[in-house]
Amino acid sequence: MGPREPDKGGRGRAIVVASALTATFILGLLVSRAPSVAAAGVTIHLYGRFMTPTGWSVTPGSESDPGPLISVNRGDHVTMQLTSEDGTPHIFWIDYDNDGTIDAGEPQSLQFTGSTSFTFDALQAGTFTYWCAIHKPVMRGTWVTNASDITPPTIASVAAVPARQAPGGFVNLSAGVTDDTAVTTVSVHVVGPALDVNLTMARGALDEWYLNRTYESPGAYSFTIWAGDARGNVQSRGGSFSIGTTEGGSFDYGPLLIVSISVISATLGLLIWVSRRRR
Ligand SMILES: [Cu+2]
Repeated sequence: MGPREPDKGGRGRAIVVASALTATFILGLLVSRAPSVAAAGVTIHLYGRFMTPTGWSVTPGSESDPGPLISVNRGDHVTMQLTSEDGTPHIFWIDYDNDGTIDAGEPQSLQFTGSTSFTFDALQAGTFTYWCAIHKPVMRGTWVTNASDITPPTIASVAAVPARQAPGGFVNLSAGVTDDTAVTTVSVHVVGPALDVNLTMARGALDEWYLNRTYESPGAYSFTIWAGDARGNVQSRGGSFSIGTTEGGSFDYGPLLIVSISVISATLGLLIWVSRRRR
């Protein structure tokens, strides 16, 4: 052992630790991106008046009828801050089913002559009319709740072919990935003997993504496929394969060996018994 040997080992360990930390960091990034698409808190300040100029506005003194188009995303937690600018009472209300009357479950404020606020979750996607319930059919506007993509891609199938391969041979990792909008990235994290890598998968036919490459070190390998959509929703699914040195594919010689030993032992025992009886 030369004096450099311990240093070499230390550097090797440092590289392993660095790789592990990098993998953890990338994994952390992928995981931490998932909740960022969750509902946002949205505050909308709306000014209203019945006396000229009649209508609604997001800035004081510039009301119009119809008022401004208001747009939020489904799942948003919406706070409406409402101010009456003409000293007359108003009630803000979104007519989800367009029947002209306030129904249970439709967002509505208390009656206000000064200022008020109320909150609701924009769970119903679509285009609606918002009103002042008191001054309808004036004091109206268009409300849009966008059907935002909050669901991650679906990884329907995962495969490693062949599941057992000789060192240096190709293993094709594949996954069927779909999304309600579009799958934008599919990567795979492969961990095996002396290997810990994040690799980009290529798009094959239609919804099929794959990574075909070789592995040198014999042993067990596990992999996790990560799929993301345009909104940053992420889904993962895992699998495994192995790299071995036997040519017999996945055949298990264990049970055959046990049976063989049993048969040989029994035969030997019988032979000994027979030979003793003859004496
Ligand atoms: Cu009003």
